[in-house]
Amino acid sequence: MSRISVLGLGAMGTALAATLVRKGHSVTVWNRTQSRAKPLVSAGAMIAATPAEAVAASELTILCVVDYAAAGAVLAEAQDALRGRDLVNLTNGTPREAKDLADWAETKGAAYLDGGIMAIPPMIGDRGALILYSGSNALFERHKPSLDALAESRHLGEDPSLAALYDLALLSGMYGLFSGFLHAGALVASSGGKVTDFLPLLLPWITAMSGTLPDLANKVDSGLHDRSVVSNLAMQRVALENIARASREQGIAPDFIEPMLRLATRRIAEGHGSDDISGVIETIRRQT
Ligand code: FVH
Repeated sequence: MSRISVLGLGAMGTALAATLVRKGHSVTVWNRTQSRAKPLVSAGAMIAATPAEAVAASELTILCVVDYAAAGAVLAEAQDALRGRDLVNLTNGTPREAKDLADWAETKGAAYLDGGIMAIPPMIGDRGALILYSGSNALFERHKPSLDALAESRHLGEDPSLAALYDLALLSGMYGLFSGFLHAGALVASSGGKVTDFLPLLLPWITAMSGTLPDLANKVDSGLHDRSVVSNLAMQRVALENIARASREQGIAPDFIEPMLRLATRRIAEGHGSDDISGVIETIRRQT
């Protein structure tokens, strides 16, 4: 069993620390608002007075705060204790933020691993939770048994920015799903329908449409958006336009669907109306 420090005891940091305590590790915790540590101390964790004290207490420190500004503030207080230590940062941020923090940690003599948590707090320590890592593979291998106590652990490579990139890509998929669900629900509710009654229609539909993703992924990777097209983009643009118009008619905001409508319109204007919808990625990739 290892000595592990956890900095940041919000909903996620608390779940991480509680799981490590439950699985028999020797855990030291620190949080800006100290009172949040009380339940963990009752469960067997030790409390540190400062971030530096917490880092000094363990070979491995796990940091999980709200954002990189907070992460930077916490680590600035611990910088003198970092030399020779292993730092795992599970704070959500951008690939660039992860790379910058990895560079900073190196200047302080710490090994650095970045991570993206693909789970909500109650899932930590249970099957179904996944944490993506990137950065020092040596650190990852040293602490894999401890990291595996939190979730399935997957190391994506030595580039510290990869975990943040893949984390945000997976979240993009999730927010697309949630946005679609909320817009569909608003349409149904606009005529008095209940979203709970609508779910038995929506769930199989989404499942069926998910089945088209391998074909679309092949088209994206090959760049061949005009092969074996079943539902061409020009036809799909009409449906998108209809959703936007119907939303206005029903008195609900078209804000979810309009960005996709704009992208499809631009792609068609560039001469790709007979391609598959996968081709819209070429417009997204160009940013403007
Ligand atoms: N909760 C979730 O569902 C998601 C699941 C996927 C991963 N995320 C990421 O995990 C990070 C932490 O999220 P969280 O859920 O623990 O967030 P909160 O409960 O809001 O706790 C925030 C902690 O951050 C501390 N903090 C904020 N600002 C500062 C600061 N300037 N200096 C030091 N610490 C700071 C805060 O401390 P306090 O307010 O209690 O004093 C909490 O410990 C996050 O990146 C998610 O995206 C969670």
